[in-house]
Amino acid sequence: MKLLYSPASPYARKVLVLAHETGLIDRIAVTVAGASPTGPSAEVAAHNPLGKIPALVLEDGTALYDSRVICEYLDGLSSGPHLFPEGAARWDALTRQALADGLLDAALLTRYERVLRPESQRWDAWEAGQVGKIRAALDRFESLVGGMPALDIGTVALGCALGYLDLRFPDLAWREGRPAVAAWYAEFERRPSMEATVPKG
Ligand code: GSH
Repeated sequence: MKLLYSPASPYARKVLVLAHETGLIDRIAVTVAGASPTGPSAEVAAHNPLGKIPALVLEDGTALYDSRVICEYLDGLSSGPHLFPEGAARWDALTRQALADGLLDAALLTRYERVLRPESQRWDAWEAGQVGKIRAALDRFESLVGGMPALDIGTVALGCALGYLDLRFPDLAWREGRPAVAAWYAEFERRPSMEATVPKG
């Protein structure tokens, strides 16, 4: 299997963390691929018409995307740990994944606004709206982390989201006023799967 990814992508990191945790990492060949809303990569677009990474290309050429689909696919291949629980715990895990991914969606939109949009066309209220979503998601996690399991797809998504904020948004100082999430992340980021996938770029 070939994973089109970027070392800075938090969504691709979710896939890699899950692959480490399930013991599937050696079955995945990673290929660095560019992805930008203003300059899509032909290689990525050939597999994912949305031009987004991550995309997982299977042996028969089938492409899977996005990170949620890829993670669930890999989890289904795992003969070891599973990060998508069954029963009621499943909906809790998937909802936390959606919250962390939604935080990331707002962070990516903010990042594109800051680095891609010409300065004369920037709209402060729009960026403030996205940052408001990031802060609201973090505040919700502050009340959720105490009840979270040690590891599931929701915790992986949260860990990757916080790693991305550290990489791209030190100005948000997300730890301030959120001691529970900060303490949770200080421990979670020491997992070997997280240490092996620290974002760069
Ligand atoms: N919902 C998607 C997922 O979970 O995989 C989001 C993927 C995504 O937005 N990836 C970014 C990207 O490819 C890189 S971190 N951006 C290029 C674009 O928006 O055109």
